[in-house]
Amino acid sequence: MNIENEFTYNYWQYSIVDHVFTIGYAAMAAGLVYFLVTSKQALPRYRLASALSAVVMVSAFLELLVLSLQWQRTFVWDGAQYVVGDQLFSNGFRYMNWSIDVPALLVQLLVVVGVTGVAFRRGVVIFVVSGLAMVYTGYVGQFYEVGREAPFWVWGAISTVFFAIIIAVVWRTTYGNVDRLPLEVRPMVKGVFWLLTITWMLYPGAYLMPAIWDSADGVVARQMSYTIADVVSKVIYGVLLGIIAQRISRIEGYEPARDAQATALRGGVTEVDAPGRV
Ligand code: RET
Repeated sequence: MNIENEFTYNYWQYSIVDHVFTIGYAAMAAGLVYFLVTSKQALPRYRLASALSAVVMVSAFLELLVLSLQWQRTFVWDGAQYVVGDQLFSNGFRYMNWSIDVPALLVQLLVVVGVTGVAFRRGVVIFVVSGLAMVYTGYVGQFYEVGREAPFWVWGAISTVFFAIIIAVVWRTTYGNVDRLPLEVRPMVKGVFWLLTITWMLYPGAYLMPAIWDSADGVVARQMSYTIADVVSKVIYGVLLGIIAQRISRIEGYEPARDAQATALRGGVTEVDAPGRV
């Protein structure tokens, strides 16, 4: 049982959550188009990253659409406020979505920073195992969020241990490989570490929300922070990784990457390639 079902919502509270779900799945649909269209602009060795971004977009789109429909079906207007009807709302769908997205997002990072061979396979195993352990222990804990009994805290704490392992490995993957990458992309790779770390911390924050702010406003804040976290950790993160892959591809002389960046580069690639053309 989730705290969403414990409260009644005024028009504002209900509508904000309703709208926030909409921007969530709309952003995933938009991201899907972007990742499919740009996937060929980087060297073939980076295309797994675009494919994984597309996988993340489809699964998150469906999950947020389901949550949105669920929100609309659970709460009914009684003439003065929105109250629970004959169905309950559950955040559990999010955790099911994370079990696809967390491993997919982490493996993308290995691909883009150029981890290969045994190190790649080892990285995949660590990310998949600790990612799933983090998600499923948290999934069990969230069932106890209304009463905040011992399992809420114990499973949450166990999940946090796996989270710490993931962040440590992400640190090693980014900061440990950054010196092998072209100078131009180094600040972005470091930025990806911080973007991931900060936005992923919003999820345990949302888990703890019942203990921090146990009210209808707390629910609104929780669903807003989930959506911000989803858009940044899936869409913006994927776009950044795509740009890094494209820049490395350009630096290595890959034509489609050079053409794709012609508009953004100072002076334009055209000027260099075809002097005299205005
Ligand atoms: C839980 C349980 C409480 C403790 C911790 C958690 C961490 C969750 C995280 C989820 C990340 C999800 C992502 C989804 C994107 O698609 C499970 C809430 C630490 C970090 C990135």
